[in-house]
Amino acid sequence: MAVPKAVLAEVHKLRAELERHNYQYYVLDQPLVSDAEFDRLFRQLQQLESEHPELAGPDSPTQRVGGAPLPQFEQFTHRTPMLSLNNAFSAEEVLAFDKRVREGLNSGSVEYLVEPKFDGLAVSLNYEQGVFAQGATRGDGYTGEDVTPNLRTVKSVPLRLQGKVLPKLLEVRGEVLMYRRDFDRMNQRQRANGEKEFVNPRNAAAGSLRQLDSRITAQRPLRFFAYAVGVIEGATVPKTHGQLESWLERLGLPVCPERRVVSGAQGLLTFYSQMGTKRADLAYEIDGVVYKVNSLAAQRQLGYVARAPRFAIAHKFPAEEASTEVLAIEVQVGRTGALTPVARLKPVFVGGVTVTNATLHNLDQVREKDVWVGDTVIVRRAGDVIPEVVRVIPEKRPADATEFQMPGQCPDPECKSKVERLESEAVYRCTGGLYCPAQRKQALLHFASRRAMDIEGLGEKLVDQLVDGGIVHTPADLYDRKKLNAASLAGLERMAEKSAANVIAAIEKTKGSSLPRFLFALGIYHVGEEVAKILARHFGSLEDLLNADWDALIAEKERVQKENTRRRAKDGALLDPILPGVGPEIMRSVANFLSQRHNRDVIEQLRKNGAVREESPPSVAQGRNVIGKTFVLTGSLPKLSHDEAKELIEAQGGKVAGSVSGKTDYLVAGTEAGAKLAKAEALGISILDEAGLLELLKGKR
Ligand code: 9MJ
Repeated sequence: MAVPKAVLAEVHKLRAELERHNYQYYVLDQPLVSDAEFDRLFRQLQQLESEHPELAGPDSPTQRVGGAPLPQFEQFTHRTPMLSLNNAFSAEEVLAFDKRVREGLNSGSVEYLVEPKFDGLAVSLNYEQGVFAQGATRGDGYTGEDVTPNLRTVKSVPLRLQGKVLPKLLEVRGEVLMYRRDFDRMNQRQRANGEKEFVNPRNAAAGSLRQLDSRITAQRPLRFFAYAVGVIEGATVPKTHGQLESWLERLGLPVCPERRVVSGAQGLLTFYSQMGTKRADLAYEIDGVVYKVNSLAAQRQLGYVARAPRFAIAHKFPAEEASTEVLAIEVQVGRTGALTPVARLKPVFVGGVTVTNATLHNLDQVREKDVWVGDTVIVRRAGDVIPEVVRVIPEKRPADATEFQMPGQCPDPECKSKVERLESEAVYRCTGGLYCPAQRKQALLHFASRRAMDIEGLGEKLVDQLVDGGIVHTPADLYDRKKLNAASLAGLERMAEKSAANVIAAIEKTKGSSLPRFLFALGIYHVGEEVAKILARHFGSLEDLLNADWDALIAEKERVQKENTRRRAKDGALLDPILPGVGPEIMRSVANFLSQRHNRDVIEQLRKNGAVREESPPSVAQGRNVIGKTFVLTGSLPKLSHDEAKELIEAQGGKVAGSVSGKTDYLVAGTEAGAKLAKAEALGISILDEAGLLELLKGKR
C-alpha cells in the first residue's frame, strides 16, 4: 500500500527538523530546543517510520542510534590515498618548510591556511548526491575500515548536506574526536557502572569508532571536524583551502573556528605560539598546528613526496606525556602543613622542559595509582601545570621496588612535629603550625608569588636561607628594614651587594598592593583569588574586614541560606545572599584566621609598613555600568594584558567569561580579534576597544 502523501510530508518535515536541531546543537553549539522537545520529535518520527517501514532510509536521524553488530569491518579502498603529514618540531624546520614551498612555487611570501592539529583519528566521509553514503578510517592511507554505521551515530556528521546544488560525489576528510568535558563525563559514567575507564580522549574516540556494535558507538560522545577533501565530482572546486573549508561549512559540516589565513613563515610561527597559549582552553585536545599552502593550484603544483604532501606540514607541540623512573618518593610540607608526596624522577623531557619531580597529590592517590619507588611511570606536563604522575606501567615494576609510607613526623629536621590525618580529609598534616620552618617557608613563597604580592626574585633558595638564618619569620618581616637589609643579606650565599639591593628594591616595589591581592597573599585556608576579590569588594577596606563581626555574619549567612532553601521549595522570592560565592565554611576559615593573635599582629605590621593600600569602597557611580555585567576579552589590547583587564573589571563587580554567548554584555576586542568578534557582532553584543573599556570603568559611559 502506498504511503499517504500527508505521512510522507510529515516524515520529511520531522527528519529535516531533527537534523536542523542536531546541526544547531552539535555544529553551531546554539541549541534551539530543549532535550525534551527533541526527544518528542524523535519519538514521533520513530513511530511513523515503524508504521511505514518502507520509509526507513539511511539518512533518517533515527538511524543515529546504531544497529545490529557487524561480524567484522569490510575493507575500504580510498579513491585517492589519505596520506599523512610530515612533522616539524622546531621553528627551524618550519622556516625550512616555508623555504621549500617558496622555491617550489618560485614565489615570494606565501599565504597559508593554518588550523589546529586535532588529536583524534582521521576518517573519510563519502556523500553521494548530498547524502552520507559511506565512511572509513584512514587505515594505512590506502585501505581503511568501513565504519559507516558508526559514523552515522556521530551527531555532528550531517546525514544530508545543506544547500540547493549538491555535488554528485564529495569525499570529505577530517578528524573524529571527543571533547574533554564529554570524555570526563563518559569516564564518570564508566566508573559508576564499574566499567573500565579510558586513558585519554584520543583512545576513547578511536575505541568508540572501532566498535562492531554501532549501538555502543552511539552512546559515545564523538565529534567531527572537516579539514580537507578527497574526490569532488559535479561541483565547482574553490580556489583556496580557506574557501574550501568555508564551502564545507556552508554544506553543514563542522569546520574548526580557529582556522586562519596567514602570510609567510612569521605568520605560521605567530599562529603556533597563539595556539600554544590557547590550547588548554580549547574544548578538545590538539597536538600541534597544521600549515597548508592556501592556493589549491599551488598545492597541485607542489604535489607529494613519498607518502606526504609537499604543500602541508604539521608543527607539533612538545609531547605532554613521557615515561620515566621513580627514583624516590619524598614528602613536601605545604603552607597549611599539608604533606604532599612528590616523586623524584629520572630526568625526562616532557611538555618542552626537563622534569625531575612530579606531584602525587596525597597518599590516597599514591595508593590508587599504586606508585612504588622503582616503578616506571607516565608523567604528564600540560602547559604550565605542575607535572604529575598519570599512571604506572605495571609490567615494568622491578623486584626491588618499595612501597611508599607516610612518615609519622614532619620531614623538616627543625620541626619533626607529629603528623595527623583529619577524618574528613584525604590530607596528612604536620601539626607544627608556625613552629614548623617548612610551613613558614611555604607561606612566604605563596605571599611572594606572582598572583599574590608578586615579589620578583624571592624564590625557594632565598626563602630557605632567610628562614634558616632566622632573618625572616613572617611575611611582615620582608618589609621590616631593621630585619631585612643589605647587612643581613650580605652573609647569604650568592648574595652580592647588587643582588641584595635588587631583592630589597623588588620588595619595596610591591608596597601599596591592592586589597584582593593582599588578602590572597595572606594564604588564609580556602581564600583563593576569587574569594579574596569577593571579600575585598564586600568590605571595601581592610579596616572594615578586620572589624567585622564574623560570628554574626556567619549566623546571618546560615539563616539566609536556610530561609532561601525553604522559599525555593515554595517558589517564593529569595532574600539577597550575604557574601555571595563565599560559604559558611570559608567564612569560618577567615574568622578562625583573624581570631589568632599572631595573624592579626602580622597584618598590623604589614599595614604599618605600607604593604597594602588602604582602600575605600568603590563609588556606586563608577561601578554602575559594570556590576553584574559579563565581559569577554579577545585579541591583544594595546596597554593591558587580559589578566589586568580582568582585574579591573572584577574590581568593579563585573565578570569575565571565556566565550561569547547570549549572556555576554560586552566584548572587549583588541587587534587580531577573530571568531569571538564575529560571533559578538552576529549576536548584536556591544563591542568596546580598550579605551572604551577604560571609559566604562571610569563611569564615563
Ligand atoms: C589534522 N590532522 O588535524 C589536515 N589535520 O589537511 C588538519 N590534517 C590535513 N588538516 C590536508 N587540521 C591534509 C591533512
